[in-house]
Amino acid sequence: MRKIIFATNNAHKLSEVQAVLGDAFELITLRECGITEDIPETAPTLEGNALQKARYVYEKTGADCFADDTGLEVDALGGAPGVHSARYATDGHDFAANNRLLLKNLEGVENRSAHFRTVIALILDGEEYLFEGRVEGVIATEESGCGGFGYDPLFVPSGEIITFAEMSAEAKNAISHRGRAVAELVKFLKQR
Ligand code: ITT
Repeated sequence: MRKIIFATNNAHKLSEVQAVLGDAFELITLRECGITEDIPETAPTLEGNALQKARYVYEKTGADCFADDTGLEVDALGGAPGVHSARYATDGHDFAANNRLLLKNLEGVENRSAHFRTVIALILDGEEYLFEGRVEGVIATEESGCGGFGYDPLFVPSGEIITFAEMSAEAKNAISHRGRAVAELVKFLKQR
């Protein structure tokens, strides 16, 4: 089984991606390769951050690796929180505070359309590749569900009447931004 490092500290993401990858690839975690520090994410775009994380791991390990960066882009907020999705309300990854702030900023707003966008940067045999996945939807007026993470309790994907947090992991992965980006990654890896 081919090994590949997934540069994330987010356990939810790790299990989502492993489910989509199946058993064709073994995901190695940052902890398993001795990287315990926070990897800088200081670029102004999702593409830049994904590349920054992947390059950091490649420089430390010389091994095949990939990283993703995801943003929730809300039309009525000019694409915010976007690249700042993790630190929208506070300096940390406070999902509850982020959701509260999003609801506050959309109070009384009729156009609640939004999308999640994921960019994956892969470094394979020293070459860099980018993959993207996105899912359209709307921001609900209150939180529902306790699955998933982040903005999932507020995001209702197009064609559905429930939030990502109310879906099973399989149902979310089948249509999600990350699921789609990982599917592109897997298609590419399987061709190699
Ligand atoms: P790593 O950088 O360690 O991979 P992270 O939690 O910072 O993990 P991202 O930068 O990719 O993850 O995502 C930024 C934020 O966007 C994340 O903290 C969540 O608030 C939100 N987010 C990402 N993917 C999501 C998803 O599938 N569902 C809901 N919210 C998500």
